[in-house]
Amino acid sequence: MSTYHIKHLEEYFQVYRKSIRNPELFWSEIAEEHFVWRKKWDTVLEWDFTKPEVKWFEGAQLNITENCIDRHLRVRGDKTAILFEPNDPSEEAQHITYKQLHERVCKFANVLKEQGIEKGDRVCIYLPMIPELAIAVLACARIGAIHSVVFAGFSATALATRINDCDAKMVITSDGSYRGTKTIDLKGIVDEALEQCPRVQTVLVAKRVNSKINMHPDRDQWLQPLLDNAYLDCDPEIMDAEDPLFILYTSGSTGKPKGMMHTTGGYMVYTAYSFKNVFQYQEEDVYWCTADIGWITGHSYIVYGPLANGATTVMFEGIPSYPDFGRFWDIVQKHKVTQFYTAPTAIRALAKENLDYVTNHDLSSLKVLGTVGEPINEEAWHWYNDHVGQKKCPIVDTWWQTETGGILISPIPFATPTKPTYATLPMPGIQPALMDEEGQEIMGNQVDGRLCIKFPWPSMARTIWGNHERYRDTYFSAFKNQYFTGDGALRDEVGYYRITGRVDDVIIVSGHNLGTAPIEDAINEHPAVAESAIVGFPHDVKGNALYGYVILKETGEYRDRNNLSKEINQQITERIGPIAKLDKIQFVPGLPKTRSGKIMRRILRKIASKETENLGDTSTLLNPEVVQQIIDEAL
Ligand code: 6R9
Repeated sequence: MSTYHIKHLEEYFQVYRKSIRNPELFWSEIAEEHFVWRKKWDTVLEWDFTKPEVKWFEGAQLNITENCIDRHLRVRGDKTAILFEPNDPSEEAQHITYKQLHERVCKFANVLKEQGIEKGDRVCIYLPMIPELAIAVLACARIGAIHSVVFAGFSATALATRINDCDAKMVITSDGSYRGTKTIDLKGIVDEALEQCPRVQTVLVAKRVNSKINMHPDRDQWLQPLLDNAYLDCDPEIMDAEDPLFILYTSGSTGKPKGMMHTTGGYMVYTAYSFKNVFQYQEEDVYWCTADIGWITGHSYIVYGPLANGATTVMFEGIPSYPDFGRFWDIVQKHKVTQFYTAPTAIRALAKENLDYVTNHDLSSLKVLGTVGEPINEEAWHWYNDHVGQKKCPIVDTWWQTETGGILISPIPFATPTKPTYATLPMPGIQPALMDEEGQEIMGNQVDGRLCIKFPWPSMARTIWGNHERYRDTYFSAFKNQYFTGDGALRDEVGYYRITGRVDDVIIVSGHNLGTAPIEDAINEHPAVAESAIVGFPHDVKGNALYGYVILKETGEYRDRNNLSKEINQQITERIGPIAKLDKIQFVPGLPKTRSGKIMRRILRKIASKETENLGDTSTLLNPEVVQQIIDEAL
């Protein structure tokens, strides 16, 4: 039996049972056999979910870049590590070999050191999907600096909040970015953000679009000349297994984003192991995940997981619709992609277009298809299966979170029979539980409840940066001795899991988690707005779209509601980013509230989804009369 690489269903069950019976033995065998450690651990696992505290491989020392790069040099130094496909299809793709990656990461790491970055310092990376992004991430890891990548679609305000929250000393950005036909002035956004970030000392600027930008004389430096002059050798910093590797922000139920902190040893072991199995990765494969490295999917399954396995990982700078809706399939054909991993929202958007965009391409290289980010609806699943996979490629519907670091529930292709809309079975080492509202675990099959995990796994986040109490309150207080995911799920008659969606104030729009609170905060800052509430409603491409209920102040200045709606969306774009814009804005006289003053979002959600027949009990409301008025004027 191979513990590391599962190839059929019987083997999965055997491995799973072993992983549950003795998790420490299970993970220590994998860690021992498949990674390079400078020093072995003293204890495999120490944990206490009440504190909460989780430590994997305490006492061990390593550097994750040695595992992702150096150890491959002898066996596959000339193999492509990163295959960069530019936004513009007429610009040539770049094949960066493991040797070249080593050189570029070492040089970049030396630049960071020369600029005063030391182990434990936070470095904010705000870059488009160009090779420098992956290289900057790895260069931080090389010297033990903690990277905090901020998705380059976030606004200046959102960027500033994230820079200040983790007290980053340096920002790495580019002069601009390409997205389809658009050029975005990233450096301008950074300049605006940094007006609110007095503690940032240095900005390194990669050249991508050759635009004219302002360089702040004491602060900004072009990256390339520094790299040209940097030393080629950079010994990896020796890290403890539990030293922080990175911070990545995710939305929560308050306005402040949560900086999820991941550590080194366990994260490496879990992302590498899950990558190998979920994608059935083989040495000659060309693997492509279409996510952005600004999200956890990019961290774990574009950079760390694939590189730890010596894989070729594609990085795509552009968008699925440029120059036309066949771009994804063009890239699959051109680079003979074997595993393709994307989001349901992308699948739905492409499924709306002419099927010729797909059928015009040779997709016969594909072996495994993946989805992530939100529940995949049945129609999208079948379209993906029939037309992209031509019924030959298992679809891995992978459920996981920024907090979990790696995939927790997913089929193992060619082992687990798939079932549309089901993420199916837990990965080895993962012990899911469904809980009822009273806090009891629901046993047996054909049940649904709140999804929790009852035992630690190596890649779980260890804390929220600077706020351990919030970490405990958010994830470990709803259910005793359980990690609470915030998702609802059902378990079918054979024990397969289907994720039904968030049960908290997070709405997933086009696969992006958006907290209602930060959006409401942004709206409420508009001078005409008194109060607002945001809910999600079904949307055929985005999965969910946002519906905003807005109460105006008693002011005569803002009579033009269309203009006002535009201004509100403009405000959201500035504060958060265009992904958080509202599809519908309804101006209302009041919001349904409980006696304790909580907005009854349940009712607002039903109105937005046009399900007003059965609103449930409204008698406990402080102001039941407002409900009918909102229904009458609903959009
Ligand atoms: C990896 C990632 C996490 C939330 C998660 C859940 C939703 C992710 C899913 C899925 C149904 C899937 N989610 N994968 N829902 N099926 N296969 O997306 O992380 O951005 O933190 O989002 O996304 O609601 O709780 P993150």
